[in-house]
Amino acid sequence: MASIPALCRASCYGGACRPDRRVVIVNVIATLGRSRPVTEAEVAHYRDHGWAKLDRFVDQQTVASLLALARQKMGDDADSNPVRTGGVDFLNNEWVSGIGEPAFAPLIASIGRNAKALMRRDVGARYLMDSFVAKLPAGKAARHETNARTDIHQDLSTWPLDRTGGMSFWLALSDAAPESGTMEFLSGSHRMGPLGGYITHKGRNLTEVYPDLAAQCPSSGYLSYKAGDATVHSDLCAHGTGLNLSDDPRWAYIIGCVPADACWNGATTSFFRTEKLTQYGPLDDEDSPVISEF
Ligand SMILES: O=C(O)CCC(=O)C(=O)O
Repeated sequence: MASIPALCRASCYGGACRPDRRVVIVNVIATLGRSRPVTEAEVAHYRDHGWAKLDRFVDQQTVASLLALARQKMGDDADSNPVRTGGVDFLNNEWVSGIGEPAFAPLIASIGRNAKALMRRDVGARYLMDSFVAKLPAGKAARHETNARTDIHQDLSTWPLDRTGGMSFWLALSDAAPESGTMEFLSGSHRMGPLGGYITHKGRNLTEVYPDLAAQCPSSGYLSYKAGDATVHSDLCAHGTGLNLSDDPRWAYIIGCVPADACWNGATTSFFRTEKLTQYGPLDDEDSPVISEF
């Protein structure tokens, strides 16, 4: 058992605000294990479709510890953390910054190795961010106005990078059925190039902005997850969710990885500090380390 001093950062998800790097120590006793290695079949599915389902990706003790940490930050109702400006209307988000926590090292390193296997390039995988996210029930009043559907979007347009190749692991911290607002993916959309991000399509799904997209890239449908199951999607794979029509928050832990040779494109970002960076230069090895070699 390890004691995890959890970090609190400003709440926003890919928006324009920078992380507050002041550390708030929260004593949580937790045991975090590794994710299992991705299989050849999962790698092949990811390459063909732009996403893959990773059943039983982490063990039950790890998922229970992560959920306990998330509840400590956000409350059992996922609505008790401070309400901040600058977030999105579809997720209550708390940055985790597990990269600074020894107890997270085995988990993050194992995810880094999986990211490298999925990238299939001769470069490592770098940590971008990790976050607890909750989609609140659509039918209940809440302090956080974060119960909207997640419009179908690609991630890359909100990532301040010069190249694709990155991915997000989305780990279910509780069982989640389609009616609780789970993820859907447009298979093959990772081959369509950058189509725009959720900020620029202003409340519309990418399928409304590109009417042919749904026919070209069939939907996976809203997936079902058991706690500990994950999906991984490419930074160009279009994805979204429906509303959470259940009575409970839909909890997840998200960790983003990018190719080690990705460079900062100069955009304002909440994902890392930019003071030490040069536009079109590499990311910082301390803030955004190469985790496939951890
Ligand atoms: O959890 C959600 O509703 C959306 C997550 C998402 O868009 C992502 O992981 O890229």
